[in-house]
Amino acid sequence: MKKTNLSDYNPAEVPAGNEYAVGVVVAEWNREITDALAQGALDTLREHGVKEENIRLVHVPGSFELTTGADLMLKNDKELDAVICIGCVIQGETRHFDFICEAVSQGITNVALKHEKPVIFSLLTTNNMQQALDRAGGRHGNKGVEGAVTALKMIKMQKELEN
Ligand code: DLZ
Repeated sequence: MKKTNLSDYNPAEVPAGNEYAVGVVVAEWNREITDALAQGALDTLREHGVKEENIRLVHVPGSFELTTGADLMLKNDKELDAVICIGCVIQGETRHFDFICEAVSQGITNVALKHEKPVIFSLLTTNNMQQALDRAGGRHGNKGVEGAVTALKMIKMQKELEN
């Protein structure tokens, strides 16, 4: 079965972001990867019209802290329409991987429901560094780009439902 490279999206289907404000929270662990994902997300937000002054970027130490970072951003900045959480967890020899992935996926869901805003899961959970590189601008696209596209689509959906 052919695997779809989801970063090959149709730009015409992405909502214009000129009226939107978006937070981006980036984990510093595996920074080579998370910087590439963040760059993809930021470039995509700008390409689709999000103004520089409406993009807020913060860093947290590791992926486990993404949930708290997103929560604090939404709590302290009521203008934000969505937050994109960017991290990379690579399978090691201990069960740390499982605990972090579980905490982040559940945590992001909880933050989104608490603030009633889209919180986007741009977390790579890979077996090794090569799989992460493949998804951070490599042969499987850039999951930060996909996170930005998802954020813009979700913001539009929310605004349509609330109007
Ligand atoms: C401790 C840890 C480990 C082992 N691996 C990763 C990882 O692959 N990716 C990541 O983003 N963070 C990792 N961390 C750090 C945790 O996310 C967290 O920052 C610490 O446990 C402190 O709460």
